[in-house]
Amino acid sequence: MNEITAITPAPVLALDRGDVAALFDLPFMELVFRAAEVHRQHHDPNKVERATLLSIKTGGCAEDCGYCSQSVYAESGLKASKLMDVEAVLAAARDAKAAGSERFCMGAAWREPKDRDMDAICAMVEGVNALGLQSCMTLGMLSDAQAQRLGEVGLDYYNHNLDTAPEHYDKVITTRTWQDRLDTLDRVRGQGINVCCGGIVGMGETRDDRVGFLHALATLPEPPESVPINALVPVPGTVLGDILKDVPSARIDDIEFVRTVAVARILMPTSVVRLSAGRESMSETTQALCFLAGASSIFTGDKLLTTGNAGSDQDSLLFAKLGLNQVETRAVIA
Ligand code: SAM
Ligand code: DTB
Ligand code: SF4
Repeated sequence: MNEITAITPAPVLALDRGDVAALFDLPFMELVFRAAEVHRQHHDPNKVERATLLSIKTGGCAEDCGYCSQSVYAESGLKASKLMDVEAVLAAARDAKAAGSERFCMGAAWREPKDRDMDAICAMVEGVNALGLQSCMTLGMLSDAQAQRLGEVGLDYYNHNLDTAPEHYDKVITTRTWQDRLDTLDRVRGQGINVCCGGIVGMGETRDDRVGFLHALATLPEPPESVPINALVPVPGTVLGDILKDVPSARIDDIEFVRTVAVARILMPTSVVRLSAGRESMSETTQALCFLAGASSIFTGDKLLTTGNAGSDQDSLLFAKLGLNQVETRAVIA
């Protein structure tokens, strides 16, 4: 061995889709065990973060996302509303904080914000931060200047999902491209804002699409700090809600959903993995398996943006049954 070979570090092998597929293919017990091991190395396994969502501007969105009740192309009967007042948003944030939430996520049904809305948006971010909550915004595509303003006012997280595999993207959304999504993610990163980026399963995608989706997230220039995994909520009047409502088998199988969470946990060990939409129709047992497999956050409250959510009472009961968030358990298990 010459000197150069001796000091050259072993090459870091790039993660490829085959590696991700191999994780999905593991026997379920093995996969969940490995995910739980990774989870314990980086997180308190008995702590689940609670986040609260608020729709600050509902409906009338120009995009044609096939899953979304808020698209102008959907016949969901949703009435479009204007951007909420800053004070009303902060009142909801105070309620969320009082109910035990740690993060406050504000969502707007926009293709992109208008510059004239940015003063109000920035005041919301500053007000939420001042309450001692982590702030998160999801407003659609951002220009450089808009991302810069959000960075300057101290936005903690920007949520912008890749949603599915690159090759499945245009089957779900045609009014923007995968590259548009990557461009906004780059702008957010460039301002030092934490990235919240995940997607939806149960949209009729194949296992290979789920592999491509998680591979895309894990191989971003930096992995997202926060990864929401949504199970499709089939809303009547949306393209996907209508296609899938008569096909019960199209609903994502619970075991496959837990596999998706487990693979996300293994691929992105330090990220928050959020069990997001779809929890209302999930059994307690499935949710418990998701926590075991590495889910470390949920949305609490009766409502997500426009659809229902497992309410706080139900969640408190589940947390009590599972002994979640009772004490600082790192010390207990050490
Ligand atoms: N307009 C912004 C955007 O698309 O980035 C922000 C709001 S949008 C509602 C945020 C995310 O919610 C979507 O990317 C999608 O992952 C999720 N979502 C929307 N409708 C859903 C549904 N019916 N079921 C599950 N997840 C959904
Ligand atoms: C995300 O990935 N899930 C949240 C949050 N980001 C903004 C939104 C879920 C929306 C579910 C459908 C609805 O309530 O309209
Ligand atoms: Fe608009 Fe976001 Fe809904 Fe797509 S997911 S229609 S961009 S609100």
